[in-house]
Amino acid sequence: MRPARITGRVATGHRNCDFDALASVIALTILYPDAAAVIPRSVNPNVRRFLSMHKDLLRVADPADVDWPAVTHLMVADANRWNRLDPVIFERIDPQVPVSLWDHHPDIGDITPVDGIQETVGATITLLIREIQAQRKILTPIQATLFLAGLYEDTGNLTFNATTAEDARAAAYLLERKADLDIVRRLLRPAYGLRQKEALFELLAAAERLRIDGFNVGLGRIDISGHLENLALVVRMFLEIMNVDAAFGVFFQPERDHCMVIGRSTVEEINVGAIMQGLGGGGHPGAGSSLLKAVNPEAVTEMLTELLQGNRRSSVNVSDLMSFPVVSVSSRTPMDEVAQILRRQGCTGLPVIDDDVLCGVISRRDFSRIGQETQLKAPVKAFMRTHVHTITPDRSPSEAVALMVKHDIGRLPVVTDGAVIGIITRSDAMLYFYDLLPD
Ligand SMILES: [Mn+2]
Repeated sequence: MRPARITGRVATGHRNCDFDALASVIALTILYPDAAAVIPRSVNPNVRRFLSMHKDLLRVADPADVDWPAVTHLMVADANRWNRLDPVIFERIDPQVPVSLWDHHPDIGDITPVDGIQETVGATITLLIREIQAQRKILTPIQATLFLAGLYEDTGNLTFNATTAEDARAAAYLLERKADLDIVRRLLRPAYGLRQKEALFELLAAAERLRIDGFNVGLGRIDISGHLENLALVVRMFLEIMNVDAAFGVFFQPERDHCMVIGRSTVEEINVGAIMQGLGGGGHPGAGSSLLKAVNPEAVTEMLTELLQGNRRSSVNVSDLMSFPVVSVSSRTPMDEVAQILRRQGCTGLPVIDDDVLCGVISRRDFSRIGQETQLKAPVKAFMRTHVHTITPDRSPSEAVALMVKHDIGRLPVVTDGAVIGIITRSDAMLYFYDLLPD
C-alpha cells in the first residue's frame, strides 16, 4: 500500500543532494516536527549509501510522495534557486505558498523567502544548529553524526576559506552530542572508482597550464559518455596532481549535448564562484560548477579562459603594501654606520643604491660574516649580497610572499623602470593576509 500523500509543511534541499543539504533538511524536521523531509531524486553517491543504510532510522520521502498543490509551507535548505530543487516542485507547487530559506551561499538567488536565515557561513547546517541550540532541541548521536558529516564536507574539515568561527563551534557542539568521527570519516570517503580514474587520466593528458596573474591554473576538457558521478573529486585530484593554484574541468557529454564545468581554487585571487556565475552557474570562492546545455565545448573553454583573465583582482597589489620612501645606503657606507641605520629604523635590512641603481642588499644576517672589529669600518660593498630579488609594484601580495619564501629573504625592493620605488617586507605581506592592515 502506498503511504498517504504528504501535504502541509515540507522541507527540502538541492538536487545532487550532499550531506549538508540532507543534514539541513533533517534539522528542519527537528525544528518543525510537523514538516516532512523530502529529498530530491538525485543525490550524490555517498548520501545514497547513507540513506540506504539508515532507511529505518530517518524518515525521508521522495518528491513523488508529495501532493505538491496541497503543500502549504515550503522550507528550503542549502539552495537559493528554484532550478537547484527537484524540478517537480517548481512545476507543481502553488506559487503563493510561503517559502522559508536557510542557506549559506553568498550569491542572491531567485527564491524570495518570508523567513529563515541567509548568511555566508561554511555550511548551512551551522545556521540550523544555531536554531537547534536556541530552542534547546535534543539531538540523537545519529543526527549529530550526519550533521557533522555535512559540516565537514562543506568546510573541508573546517579548512576551506569560507569556514567561520561559528562553524567550528557547531562542530564542537556536535562532538558533545556524540557525533561519531569513525562514521563521519567513512561517510565522507571519496567515491573514486575506475571511471573516475579514467576521466582523471584523460583530463591530465588534455591539460593545459595557464598563468593567470601570477597563479598557475590547470584547465582540461574531455568528452564523457553517460552519467559520471563525482566529477568534482576528479577535478580536486587534477588540481593536486598538477600542483596548481586552481583547476577547471570541462566535461562534454555529446549524447546529451551537456557541458559540465567544475572548478576548484585554493587561492582567494581566483574566485571560482564568480567565474561560474559568468557561465550561468554558481558556487563559492573555492568551489563551483555550471551546467551548460546545447553549447560548443570549444566555446565554453574559450569563455572560461576569458573569464579567468578578467578575474584579475587589481584591488590590492604590492604598491599598496610597500613602504616608501626607501631608506638606503650607498655601497661605500661603512658597516658600523649601516648597523646604526638599521637600529634607528628598526628594520632588518636595507637596499644598497648607487646613483639610483640598485646594486645589492645588506641585512642584519650579513653581520655574522664580520670576523674582526676592524671590519666594521669596511664598506658595505664587501658584505652585501649582490644577487638581488626584486618585484614590480603591480604584483599581488601572494606573489611577493611566494618569492620571499622561495629565496628565504625578508624583503623585496619594489622596482619599476630600473628604479627602486619602495620596499615590501614579509611582515607587510603577512599582515595583509591576516587582515591586520590599517585601511
Ligand atoms: Mn552546503
